[in-house]
Amino acid sequence: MTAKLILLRHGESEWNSKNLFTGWVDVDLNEKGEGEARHAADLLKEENLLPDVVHTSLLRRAIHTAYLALDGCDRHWIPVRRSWRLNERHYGALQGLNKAETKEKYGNDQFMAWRRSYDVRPPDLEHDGEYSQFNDPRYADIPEAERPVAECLKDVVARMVPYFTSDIAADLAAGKTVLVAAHGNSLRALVKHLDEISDEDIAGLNIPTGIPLLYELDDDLKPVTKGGRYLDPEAAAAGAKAVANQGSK
Ligand code: DG2
Repeated sequence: MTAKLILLRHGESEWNSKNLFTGWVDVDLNEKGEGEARHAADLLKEENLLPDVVHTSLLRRAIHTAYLALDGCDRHWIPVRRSWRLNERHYGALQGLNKAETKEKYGNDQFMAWRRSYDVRPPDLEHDGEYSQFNDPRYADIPEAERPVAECLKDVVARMVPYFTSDIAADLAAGKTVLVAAHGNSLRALVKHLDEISDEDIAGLNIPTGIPLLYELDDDLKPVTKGGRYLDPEAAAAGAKAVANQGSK
């Protein structure tokens, strides 16, 4: 039997539309993003893919997306599990900066290294910086020494995969259809793990907002089909291209 895992990046956020690095800053969906989340519900309903349990990050754009998507397919009542391990990568001192301006100021190589390299971290965010979450009570359980102040994708893989192999895997093994509502980079980390994508090749993978990506997994939790299947492949391809181009004005 195959297990069903549905990955959903949140709908467009207030800061996605302004082209700002967001990371752990807790911005909400904009109107378009709410519509995308509702449309995700329609796509799930069309295929009768009804989640039994949902895992989200601790950020409202993912939480809100999960709620709208589940409400739209009458699954608002299912168990919810949340973890900071599904949060977006912490974008460090880049949080709050405009992506196109950052590219112009530092050049494309540095911009791409910060944005898409596997192991180059952005500069650390000071604990008292305007967009710091260091003292946010929702992260009090993370020991201070481990609480992120800037992460590269490798860091996200290191903190996200243990959650996948424990909590998410347990739900999949129990035969549940699992929805994971998360973020561009936490989902890139998960896709990298599932599809065994190399550190180099993951740079070219972009996840669009608001379109469910279905993975059918075998007993070893390996994808039956590499890359899974977007429920709206055309919109997903256009959305991924738009994400890739976010450095342009
Ligand atoms: C975006 C991803 O995260 O940005 O933090 O700016 O998925 O939470 O909107 P999300 C951010 P890129 O890495 O694609 O620039």
